[in-house]
Amino acid sequence: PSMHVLDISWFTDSMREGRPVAVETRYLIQVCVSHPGSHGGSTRWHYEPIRTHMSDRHADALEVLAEYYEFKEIEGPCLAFRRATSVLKSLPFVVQCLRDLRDLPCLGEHTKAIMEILEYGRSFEVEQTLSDERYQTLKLFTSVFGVGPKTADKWYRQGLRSFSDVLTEPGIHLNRMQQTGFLHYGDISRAVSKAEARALGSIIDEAVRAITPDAIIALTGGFRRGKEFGHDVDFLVTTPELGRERSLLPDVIDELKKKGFLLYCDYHASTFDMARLPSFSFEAMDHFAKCFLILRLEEGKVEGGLNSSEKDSRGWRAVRVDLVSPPLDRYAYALLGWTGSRMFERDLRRFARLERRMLLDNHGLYDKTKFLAATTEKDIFAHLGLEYIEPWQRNA
Ligand code: DCT
Ligand code: MG
Repeated sequence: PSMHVLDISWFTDSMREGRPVAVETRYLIQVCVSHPGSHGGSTRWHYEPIRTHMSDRHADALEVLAEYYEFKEIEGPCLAFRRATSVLKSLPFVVQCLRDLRDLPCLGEHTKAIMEILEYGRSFEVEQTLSDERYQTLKLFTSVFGVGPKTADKWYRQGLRSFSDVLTEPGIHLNRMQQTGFLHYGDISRAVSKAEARALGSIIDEAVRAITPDAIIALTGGFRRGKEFGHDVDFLVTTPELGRERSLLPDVIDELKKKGFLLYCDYHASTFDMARLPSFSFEAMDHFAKCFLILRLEEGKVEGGLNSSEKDSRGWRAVRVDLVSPPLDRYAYALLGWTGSRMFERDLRRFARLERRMLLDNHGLYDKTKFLAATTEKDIFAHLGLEYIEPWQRNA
């Protein structure tokens, strides 16, 4: 087909009907990559990170180094750079001179890059990393929804360097998640604004209340911490009726589908078992029912309009949304866990373990084997002997 009449509905239709679309995806992406913007602007193919904070310049530099070590699977320095990044991101001011860094925790020996930036306007180490071929390639591949560092590394070792390499390599089979990731690449890699998160809140609220009017819904993740932008929107959804939360999400998903919001859904049924003790591993996923969605958000629903470019005339965008459904008696723990930040959660668990000899995760807090009940986050902080920490104070 001519570039100008390329219609991708056949593509989404075959996805919906579960037909294999790997070949079509490859064709579509090839067209988009080689002729960006040539198909009516329905998807854009370049990554536009959005600045949320001036101090982010330094945080971004450290994040590059954290990622570099993450891709190399070297945990120590990766974690150290992540910590330093989150400290910088949480600062209420812009770092302008070395004095501003004095007394800040977690920066330690990792201030070298920041010092270089302050002094010379650039960091040698960061620039070297940015020009590293493996770093660049893994960064590109992992920017696709559904592609983790393992897959990215496998593709890299196969000699693939670009999206078109991946999409034209006959030996590669993209799973449904990755196909969707490529299809909505432009939208998903563009930040979600607070106004868009609010609009999605209303959509979720309406869908859930259509199923059960006494539902409890909370915005979590970065937006609950007051962030202006996020990579997705996270919600907790539950009902006072214990046990009902296990079947709630499939009903909500059906409702979203019926209303035409659902572009993609990856549902995980609950494997939560009251009797199980919490896990020691921080990275382990919790056992509550959850779904990773991509929803269609219409321009008209967002106050002030969508976060998109002027050239985009579709009038809608795709957004990543996570829904998690814990039983009500674990709601406070799930809320604390899903509010993040990841670094804050990691540190809180570490504090519980080392200072209080207790185990904390998204399911609960345990003193030896005794579950400590909590109805609010305040109860959890009280169990830990800590003063309450507001969500906006949990960004570091
Ligand atoms: N979380 C969790 N278990 C998971 C995934 C996430 O406990 N399997 C927690 C950690 C942070 C919080 O949920 C939200 O996760 P993200 O959406 O990844 O982070 P965010 O802080 O909301 O940041 P972003 O703005 O990028 O979405
Ligand atoms: Mg989030």
